[in-house]
Amino acid sequence: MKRLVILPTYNESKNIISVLSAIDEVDKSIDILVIDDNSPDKTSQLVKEFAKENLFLEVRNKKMGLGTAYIFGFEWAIARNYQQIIQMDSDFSHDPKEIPSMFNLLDENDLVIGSRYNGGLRVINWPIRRLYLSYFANFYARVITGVPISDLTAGYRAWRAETLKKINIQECLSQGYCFQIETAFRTYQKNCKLVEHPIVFTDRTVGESKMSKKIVLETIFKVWLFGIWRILGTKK
Ligand SMILES: Nc1nc2c(ncn2[C@@H]2O[C@H](COP(=O)(O)OP(=O)(O)OP(=O)(O)O)[C@@H](O)[C@H]2O)c(=O)[nH]1
Ligand SMILES: [Mg+2]
Repeated sequence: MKRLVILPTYNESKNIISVLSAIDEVDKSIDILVIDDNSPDKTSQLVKEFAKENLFLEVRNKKMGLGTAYIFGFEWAIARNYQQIIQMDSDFSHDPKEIPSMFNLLDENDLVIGSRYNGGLRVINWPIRRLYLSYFANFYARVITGVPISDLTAGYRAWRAETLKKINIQECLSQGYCFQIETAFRTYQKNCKLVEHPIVFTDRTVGESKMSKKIVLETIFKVWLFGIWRILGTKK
């Protein structure tokens, strides 16, 4: 079984080495792909220095958004015949210790979502305002898209390569949180099996957030496009 973890980075020099080391501690043999958007803080240099056989680095010219970084990574993985792929943040919000359980759940499921909200709230260190925003965004997206998942914006996920092919991942239109909603929506539309795996999400302690008003506004408006596809029965 070929398995890959994808780590998108933009200015994560304060986190990337600890994240790579923590993944190593979980499983030394796991393949990792870092997709860096030419971070001015030289994140990619640190990745090169960490060099190990099963660590791959792709540097894009400039910051192009999280959605396109993931599409790039998924296509990279499919072209190299990886069968199972994990996407996760490089800021330690996602605990690498969950990697084995997430991969194992793919035996029975097409998409595993590392969820902060199923059966409770598991978020550490977020200001209450941020928690409300995320919780409300999830409620809003769930009602409009009809996807019965409590954490649709979650960025910690395990995919079967087959699922990514089925949803035509290269055609996804969104960035940021909306990318996570769109991929879950497309997966649900294809009658694939989605499961939520409870995780504890911890806010980054170092480095800067790339969350922006633009990302929030995109989510508010673009989710309606998926609602319209749902009403019209458009299969993507
Ligand atoms: N390659 C690439 N990675 C990105 C881009 N934007 C964000 N990332 C990475 O994607 C992951 C999630 O981004 P964050 O800035 O943590 O966004 P967030 O988790 O929504 O918000 P905070 O946790 O508040 O910072 C991190 O590993 C970032 O470095 C981008 O444009 N290109
Ligand atoms: Mg983050």
